[in-house]
Parts: sequence; C-alpha cells; structure tokens
Amino acid sequence: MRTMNGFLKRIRFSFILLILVLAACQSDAGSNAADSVSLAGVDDGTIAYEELVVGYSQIGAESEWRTGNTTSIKEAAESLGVELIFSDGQQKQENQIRAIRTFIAQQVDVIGVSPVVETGWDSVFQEAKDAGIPVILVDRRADVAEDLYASYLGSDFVEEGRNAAKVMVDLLGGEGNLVELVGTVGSAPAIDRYAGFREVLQDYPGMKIIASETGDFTRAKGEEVMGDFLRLYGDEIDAVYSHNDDMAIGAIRAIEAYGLKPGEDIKIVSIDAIRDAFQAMIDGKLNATIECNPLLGPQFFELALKVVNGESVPKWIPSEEKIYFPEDAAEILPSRRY
Ligand code: GZL
Repeated sequence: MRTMNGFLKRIRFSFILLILVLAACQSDAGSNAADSVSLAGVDDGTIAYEELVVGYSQIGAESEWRTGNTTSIKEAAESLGVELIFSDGQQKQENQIRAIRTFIAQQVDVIGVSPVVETGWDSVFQEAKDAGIPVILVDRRADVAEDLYASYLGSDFVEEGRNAAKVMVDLLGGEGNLVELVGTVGSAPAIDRYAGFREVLQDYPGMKIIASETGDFTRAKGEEVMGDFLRLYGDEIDAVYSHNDDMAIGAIRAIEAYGLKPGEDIKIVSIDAIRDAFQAMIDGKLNATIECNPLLGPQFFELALKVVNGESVPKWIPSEEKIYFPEDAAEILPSRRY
C-alpha cells in the first residue's frame, strides 16, 4: 500500500530506473556485469527502501531513552530514503490509536508502534490487518494475538529485572530494605522488570521491598516518589531499584535534598544505560545501570522492508544488552550515543 507520495515516489523510481537501464544497454557489449543496473525490486514485485512508506506511532518523549530511540528511527529513515510518517503519542494510548487509524487511511506500507501499555490494541490492530497493513511492535510488546502483528523488536525486560536484582544482591550482601520506582503502569517494561526482579529476590528473604510506586519513567515523578519514600522510611532505606535511569536521577536529587549520599548511604541500581547514568556513576551517585538499547532504527527498517516484501521474519528479535558499573563509566561515556 502506498500514499500518494509513495505512489509518486514509485513512478519516479521506475522512470529513473528505465533511464539507467537504457543507458546501460547503450554501453559497449564488454561492459562489466557490475556496471549493469540492479533491477532488484522491479521484476519480482519486491520494493526497495526508497519506495517504502512507514507510519510510526511513538509513545512520547518521557525519557532520554525515548528521545534516543526517536532519533535512531528518524536518522535511519533519512539515511535509507524511507518515507516516514512519525507521530508522537504524548504518552497517551488514545493518541497512538488515532495515529494508527490515520496511517491506515493513508494506506502506508507498514506500521511501527511502541505501545505505551500492553492492553487495548486488539481492535485497531485488527483494522490494520483488515486493511492489509502489517504491524511491527518496536521496543514494547502488546498483549494481542500473534496474528495481529508481524514481529516484535525489543528487549527482554524480565531478564533486565533479573540482572538488576543480581547486582542488588551483590551490592547489599543479600540483606537490606529496598524501595522500587516502577515504570509506566501497565507497560511491558514495568510489568516485566517488576517480575524479573522478584524472581531473583525470592531466593533472598533478607532482601525486603518495603515500598513500590510508579514514577512513570520520568525524572520529575521519580524525584517526587523518592521524596515520599524518604519521608516515610528515611534512613531505613538501604537501596533503590529504579525501572529506568531517568527516575533514578530524580531519586538522586531527592536523596541529596534529604541530606543522604546517593550511591553510598542509599545504593541505586537502574535500567537503560543513558549518558546521564554514566555521569552519575562517575560522580559516585549510581551503582549500576542495566543496558536497554533504544538504537533500534536500522533494525526496524530492515525488518519492515522484509515484512512488506513478504519475507518470513522471527516473531521476536531480542536486543543485545550489557550491564555497566562505575569503574568503567569514564572510559565508556564518550562512546555512548543516547
Ligand atoms: C524500554 C522503554 C522504556 C525505557 C524508559 O524499552 O520502553 O521506556 O526503559 C522509556 O526510559 O521511557
């Protein structure tokens, strides 16, 4: 399916190709096969990146991770020559659903979406399916039947939660009172990071989660909730488990305002591995960050082209991720891209 722009792009692409083919045919008989024009996508019905029209429904701009993710998607579209119709959902599901319906009306070739929460997508994904437009889940999963999406490109959030717990157990020696800053309620990363952390902690009865509250993945809310925790539990708190670095940075501010030393009096483990987390580790205020890779743009468009061209793709393509600690932070920070 193509929008009018996409249709005109296809016409222009074919015209240019025709000129090139005619030029190639006029070259001498001895011309090297490598000089001949590639006809990929013309004779077998497949399309190239330059003809691809993608509708992308992004969650919002709630965190540094998200802005890094958006930059990766837009830069990849630019460099590949893909027509990208991008919508910022302002962290509201109704905005994302409205954007997807617009993409369907525009007859894009494929829809990419990072679902703000796991549920409530069945009918709009069914509308896309009925319109013959494949849906690719990026970053976050949706709780829908597998026939309603082509593939999921994103992290294993449960494993991220497990890794955070293992680091926390080492930091506290298996004993301590923890508070938890949870991500957006109902989102796949919040649900899974919550579960993965507890899966490991069940083997350590001395590790107690004395409070758990959502900070909605933002710095401001993370600072507010951590301030509440400190007013309630004060120096009973040994450590913070934060579902993302932005809330952890908010917690650092609250701990300092309370008069305690983050990273020392209260240990902090978080997830994402954004640049500011590396700086906080250099400053001795954060004890570890678990990587969650937002640089999914190139992989997403490669997947989108395969899906549109009818190639079979895995139902889940997990991201590769590491764990980072303060001792390596200064060396690594210059190379971090988000
Ligand atoms: C995880 C992503 C989460 C990040 C947060 O893949 O969905 O959303 O961990 C972001 O920083 O807001």
